[in-house]
Amino acid sequence: MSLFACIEPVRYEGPHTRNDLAYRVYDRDRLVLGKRMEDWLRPAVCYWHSFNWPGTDMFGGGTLERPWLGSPVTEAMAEEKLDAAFDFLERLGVRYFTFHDVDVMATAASPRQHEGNLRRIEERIAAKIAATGVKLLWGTANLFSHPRYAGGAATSPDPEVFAWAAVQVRGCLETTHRLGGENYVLWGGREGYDSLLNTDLRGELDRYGRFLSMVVEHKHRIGFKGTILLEPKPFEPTKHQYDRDVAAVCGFLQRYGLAQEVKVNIEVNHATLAGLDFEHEVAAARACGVFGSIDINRGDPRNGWDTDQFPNNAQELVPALVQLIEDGGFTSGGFNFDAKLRRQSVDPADLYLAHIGGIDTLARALLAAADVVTEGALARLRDERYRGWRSELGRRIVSGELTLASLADLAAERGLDPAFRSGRQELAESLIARHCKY
Ligand code: XLS
Ligand code: NI
Ligand code: NI
Repeated sequence: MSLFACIEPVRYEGPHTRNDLAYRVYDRDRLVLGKRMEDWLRPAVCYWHSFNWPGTDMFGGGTLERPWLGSPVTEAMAEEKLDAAFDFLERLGVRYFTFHDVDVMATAASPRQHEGNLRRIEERIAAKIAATGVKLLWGTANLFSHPRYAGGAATSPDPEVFAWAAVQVRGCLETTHRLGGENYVLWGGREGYDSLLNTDLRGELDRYGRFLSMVVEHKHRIGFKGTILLEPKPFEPTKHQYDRDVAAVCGFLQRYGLAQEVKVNIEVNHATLAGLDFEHEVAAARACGVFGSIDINRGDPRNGWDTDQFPNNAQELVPALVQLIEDGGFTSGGFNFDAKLRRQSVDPADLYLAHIGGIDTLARALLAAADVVTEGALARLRDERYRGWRSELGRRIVSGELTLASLADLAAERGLDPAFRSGRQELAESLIARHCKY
């Protein structure tokens, strides 16, 4: 019996159940604004934190029972891990998973061996997918753990490292494609610098742009229809990461002619680390037309690093969920739980409890956001605030008909004296709060 076969499949039992291992709010078939809850949220379990992390930190070794982990990882260990992962996914009742190449495969020493090992486990994963109906939200290549990537992958000072990154990304992109993955993610954890004194910033950015163009070209060559996603993060492990936030990624994509090809995977706590609100990142991505997917987690307000905790505050998530609903929901994206247990959560049941709590939190936020949208008061408040732009003056400015000079003359002639009007911020905040009742 696998480690995670310790519980009965998790079901929706409603808000009054006394069972901790049940969903209280997440009822996957419940219709919310005409769409099933599961189709709004598309929750995914990530391989790396859930099955590939033994509970180590900078000061201490593994605390969690993960018998399939070790160094090097053999084929048999990778298969045992896969069995446990799918056991967990099925019992949790979650439709999607995500992985890095090295999370799923046996350790490889050479490019050829890397390709072979990934192909072998891919066949096993394909069989699991076929047998269970679980799907792949996205795959990604780990271009940050191996010591060769200490100075970056696409931004490495060494072209041989860049070439190794090409091996991994070609392999993982093709595997993701064959497994029916709906997106492919690139997180440039070491695409940045620790010191500018030894860094050719311009050259690194150009080569990063080159790498991404090669990835996009390959995607089209193999006919992968999923979305390529870049995941912003401001720092950690590097002091500065080039993809620091959505705005920086948008500028980068535009500069290298990739804005039509690549979207973003926004992570909640990466936004926090960048000094931004999660909903700001969602809004920025919508504004630039690059909204793709979300890594859901949270940080700790008193820790300045990526603590990757499971979300448990629904109200905090409502503004972003309102935007998601206004956008019509995800297309190929979903909510990937890029979240991990605390080191003392050593029981197999803890991994279930963590995900159940996180998914119920998302469901609560979704229901509250749907009420906000249905009530319409927030949209009306915004609409009213900007109504001046629907006036004759507003239209003439936006259409380009007026120059700076003709507009200034017009203002002077009319003696404009705009009245200041309330921004209604407190009301807007209350509109969110009053719907958080689930
Ligand atoms: C790390 C990132 C990573 C990506 C996948 O902070 O969130 O987990 O999501 O490489
Ligand atoms: Ni992430
Ligand atoms: Ni992260």
